[in-house]
Amino acid sequence: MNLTVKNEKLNKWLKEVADLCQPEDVYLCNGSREEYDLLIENMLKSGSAVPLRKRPDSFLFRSDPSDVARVEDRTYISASSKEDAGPTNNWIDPGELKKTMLDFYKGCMKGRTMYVIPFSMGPVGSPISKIGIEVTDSPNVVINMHIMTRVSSRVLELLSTDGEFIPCLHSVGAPLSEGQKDVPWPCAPIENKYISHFPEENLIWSYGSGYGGNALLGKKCLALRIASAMAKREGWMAEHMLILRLTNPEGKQYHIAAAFPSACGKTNLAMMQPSIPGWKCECIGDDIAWMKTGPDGRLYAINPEAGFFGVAPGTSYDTNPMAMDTLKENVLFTNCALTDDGDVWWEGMTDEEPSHVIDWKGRDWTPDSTGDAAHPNARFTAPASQCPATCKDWEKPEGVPIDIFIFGGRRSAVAPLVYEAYNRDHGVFLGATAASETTAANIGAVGNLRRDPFAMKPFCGYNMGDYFQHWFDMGDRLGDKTPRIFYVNWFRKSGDGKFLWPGFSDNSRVLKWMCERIDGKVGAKQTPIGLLPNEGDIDLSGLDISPDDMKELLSIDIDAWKAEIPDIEQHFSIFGDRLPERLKRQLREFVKRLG
Ligand code: O2Y
Ligand code: MN
Repeated sequence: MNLTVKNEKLNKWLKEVADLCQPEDVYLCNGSREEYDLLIENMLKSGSAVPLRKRPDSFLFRSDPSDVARVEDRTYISASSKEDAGPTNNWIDPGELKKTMLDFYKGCMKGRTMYVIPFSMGPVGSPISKIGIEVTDSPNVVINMHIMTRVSSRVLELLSTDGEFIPCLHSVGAPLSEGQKDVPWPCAPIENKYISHFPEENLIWSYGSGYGGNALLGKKCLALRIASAMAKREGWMAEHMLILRLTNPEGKQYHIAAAFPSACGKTNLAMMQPSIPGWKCECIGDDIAWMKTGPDGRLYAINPEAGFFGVAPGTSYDTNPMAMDTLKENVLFTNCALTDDGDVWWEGMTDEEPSHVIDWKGRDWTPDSTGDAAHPNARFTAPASQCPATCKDWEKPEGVPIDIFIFGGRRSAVAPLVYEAYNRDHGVFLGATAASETTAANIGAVGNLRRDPFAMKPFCGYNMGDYFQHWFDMGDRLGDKTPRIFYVNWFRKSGDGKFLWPGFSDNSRVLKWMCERIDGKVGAKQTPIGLLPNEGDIDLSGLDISPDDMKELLSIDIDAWKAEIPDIEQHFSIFGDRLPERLKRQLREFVKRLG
């Protein structure tokens, strides 16, 4: 390998990886536009990128039909003891896993270029940011990382000779033999895919998939799984949360961090434009928040990412106009349909379906075809800087002070539109018991209730019982500066199956109530589940909603809540002696309040 960098540990690691994977070439990325354009040009030549006539500098990619989403079954937290990975993670002993994966990595980059990507999660040089180096044999991963992270030579300068970085090794697992023609989306069969995390070494090894969270290792692997383990050790928080700034008509700012499971509308809320006059909402991040205590004792959050890797189906000018405006140029689309005039299309984008498109598998599709034109997990990768809702302060190195945490999920019944936790410990209980009904975007049956504590179940890099304790510890440290904690459910339905709440921009009405709670402008009703809005306290001006629907949205069915208790007990029981005593007490108190 003829590549030398100043950082000694990095030099050694790159040499080891090149010796192991045996690439044809090694290329050190600098993050420049020229580099991005050149990689795209090569992918256009090879046929793996399709240019879009209707969107400048935008391209469509079609994945292998077997490689379309994050693979939770093949994702491992390889701590030295199974107990430290905890009951919600797949575990293999690190020695055994490394042995298996080393066999796969041997010669896996033959005939390919090994790209070395120096990237920063968070603004380069921010005290909250972390540096990663991803080594990959996928040019598609490089261009996506260009958008989703800060790829730059400055990162190497910051690393200097002895700086710390998180090594992220990735291969699509499809070596090319002499003269073998490549395919548009190389990958390995499912049983050979491994998305592995070694939290005690801050190390990521991914093999066999080129898709999204499996391959763009800065995102779920580094910014959530490895970062959550680092955060526990170092006393900060890495959360699956959007970050937004809400400004009231008087100009007062409130910063909100909200955790919802995948497919519950995080990107839509992050880019929401309020329907209530005078209120303004700006996006700081749509998926991940890193939070540290600032000099004033408050909790400050940054978005460690630089782009959006959003799910395309369902995104439209009705549901998320800001996202649609973000997608006008400089966008990478994956597994969307291609229209006859050279644009992308997906289910839910327009009221009327196009009469003909090429579907995500490259086949002719008409409205009479069976199956979707775009894959349900089709994605757009777009720079956050080109979103009209992006806040001017989104890259502030010190972050923004968080006032409010929101947890939530998709529940057609039981959970009301909004309620507030009684106190910090109760807030942790609300996060730890958060549940959501599964949708077509999840694997398995639709409509099942799934506990997804803090929306972190797939992303916590250590024992989730210890993670719950970390929330208590952070709360103890923050004391009265802990953000106020709320729970929301935008998805409650009436008996005849219709959504009771309009959602989207009208969610601003619920956020307004939260801000007024903080300012002591409105009271709340004590109920067994928490503090609920008093009648008339949620601003419904200009909204066509019946008093009966509003009553139902805020109603509490005590028997239905009592019926949840065995499920919560079962959910807690899997953590054994790692379940914090304070959560057990919260459950006892909840049961008592229900009577
Ligand atoms: O399937 C994938 O690889 C993407 S999953 C994803 C992407 C962006 C934001 N969040 C998620 C998620 O699953 O939470
Ligand atoms: Mn997510």
